[in-house]
Amino acid sequence: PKNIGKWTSSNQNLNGLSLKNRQVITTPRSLADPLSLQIRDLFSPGSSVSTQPDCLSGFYSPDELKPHFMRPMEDPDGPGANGRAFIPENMSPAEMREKQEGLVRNGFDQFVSDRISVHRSLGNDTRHPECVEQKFRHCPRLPDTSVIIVFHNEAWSTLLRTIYSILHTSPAILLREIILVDDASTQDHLKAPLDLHVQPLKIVRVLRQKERKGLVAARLLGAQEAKGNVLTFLDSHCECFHGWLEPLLAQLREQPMAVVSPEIAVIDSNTLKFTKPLPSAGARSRGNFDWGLSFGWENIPEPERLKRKDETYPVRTPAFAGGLFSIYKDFFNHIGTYDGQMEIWGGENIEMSFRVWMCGGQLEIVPCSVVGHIFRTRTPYSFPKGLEVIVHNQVRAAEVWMDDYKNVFYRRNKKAAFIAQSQKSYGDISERLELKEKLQCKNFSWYLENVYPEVFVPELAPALFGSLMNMGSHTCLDIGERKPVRRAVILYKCHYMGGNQHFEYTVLQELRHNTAMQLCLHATIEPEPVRIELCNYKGGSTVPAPQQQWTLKLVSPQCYLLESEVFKKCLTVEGVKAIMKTCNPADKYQHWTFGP
Ligand code: LR7
Ligand code: MN
Repeated sequence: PKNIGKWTSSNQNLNGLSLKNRQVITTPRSLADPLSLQIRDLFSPGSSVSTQPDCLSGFYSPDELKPHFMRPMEDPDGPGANGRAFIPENMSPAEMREKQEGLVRNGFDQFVSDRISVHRSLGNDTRHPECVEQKFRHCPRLPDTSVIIVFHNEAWSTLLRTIYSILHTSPAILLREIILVDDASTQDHLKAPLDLHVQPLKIVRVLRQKERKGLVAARLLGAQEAKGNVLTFLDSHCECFHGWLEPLLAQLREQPMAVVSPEIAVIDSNTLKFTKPLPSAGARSRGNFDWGLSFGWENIPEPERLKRKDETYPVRTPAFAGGLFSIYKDFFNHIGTYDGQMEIWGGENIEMSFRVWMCGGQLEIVPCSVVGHIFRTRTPYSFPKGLEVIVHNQVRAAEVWMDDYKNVFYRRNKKAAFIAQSQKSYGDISERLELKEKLQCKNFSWYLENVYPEVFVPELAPALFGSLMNMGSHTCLDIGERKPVRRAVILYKCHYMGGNQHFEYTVLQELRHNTAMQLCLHATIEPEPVRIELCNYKGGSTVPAPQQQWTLKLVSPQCYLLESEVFKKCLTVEGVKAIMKTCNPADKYQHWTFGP
């Protein structure tokens, strides 16, 4: 109990008193707040005791923050040294084959990775000067952390480079242990050779999941075994930049109910070039979700930017990528860990984003903390029960957290709608609903209004929606793949699954495809093909472009002419194109119906 008191009083007193008069930019939670009292009770007395000596006034000295394991001397001209790209030359046919196989096996170039030192340095500290100069108060001590890395069939060199980069950059006093969780890999190098290799590293251990269950179950296993105050999750192909850990832990000390992510740097999947932070660059982007429940990035909106006094301040983010983050172990348990019934991959990051915000926590990106991640070009591993598990996971997230807004998602993903209809297929969610009740979580419209006010919310119940099928050609309007802005709309075999063929007729008379981007069917002058453009109406005081307004004229039951408001012409299929032509109610190629 003593320690508990210490915790809260120090969190209180130090708000606003730390370096540069830093104020907590997020809503401070008063002690009378029932949730914060509840959390405080969860902080068991033992949990704030770490291996560090008593705290003093002043700041941690560089000596105290020495890494666990000094980086060995490195050939500055070696492949990939200093985070540079490595591009192999004069390859033999056998090497080319190896390279190709590595790419297929991993979705990144293992051949290149295998030739780069697992101890490679990333060069000098190029972060924003305010990050480089940042000091960390000594009192109360920074919490220590267990780093948890789950993997399924990770390449040896990328996994080992992840481990060593942590050991070379994390202050020994803050790094309690590294826990590797093998999600039933089938590759031999991840069995005995891995055990043998990490044994002498002392603070690294391997746990194994007998059956392939996916990253959620693996992380839960790691979390259960973790001894640190804080859990830090990383993917198995990361590299940590200088000083990545201290800012994450310092922000958690400030806000124990935060979930903090580093700024994610790109490690190129072909050359392993590490995109180093630019001293001039501040926080770049934040995370969001779209109405197909995919994670994405967006620019930080002005109001959020203005809240930051300097570059060391965190950025509040509506959603997080989900792979790289730190959280107090006790808060992780309090807030409902993960939905343990989510399998293999996908959906858990959006679920956790909603849950953390709606149940009293906050999600932040700490820009002074930089961690690189290899973004794969393809998913190399198997999905034992098929790719449908991703949709199962998403449906679980939608059913628990999205209230009526879940239908916005279901309209765009017919498979999800189908799964949602048969309750058994996505499993039991009663425990998650109980958790929501127990934590007295806010509802989804609170989340949209308070956490993501910039989001475009599609109509909850549009009058007409679905695939737009042409009665002459029996094909459907489709936005096509890849950057569809300002491109001709295409006509494609109808699949009635939503996705790229989802259109809604809005009260403002737009034919709107609004899953990730806000796209509208945009009329043109004959013979130019009709296009897909960004919608002019973006909410607020904006208005639709006249070319984006359509009148639907019923010609037979559920069958319409789509007439442009400005051109007074009708959308017509001619060959493989959609163009505007003089309206002719007898022309089947002008008849459109909203599919199921
Ligand atoms: O069955 C599996 N078992 C596993 O242990 C499948 C995967 N995994 C491991 C895998 O080895 C890796 O370490 O889980 C981790 C994530 O899988 P990746 O690297 O194949 O996929 P990803 O990088 O696209 O994963 C992102 O999305 C996932 C959705 O479920 C998770 O939230 C990942 O944590 C997330 N990764 C990041 O956020 C890193 C930053 C990238 C971005 C954006
Ligand atoms: Mn990854």
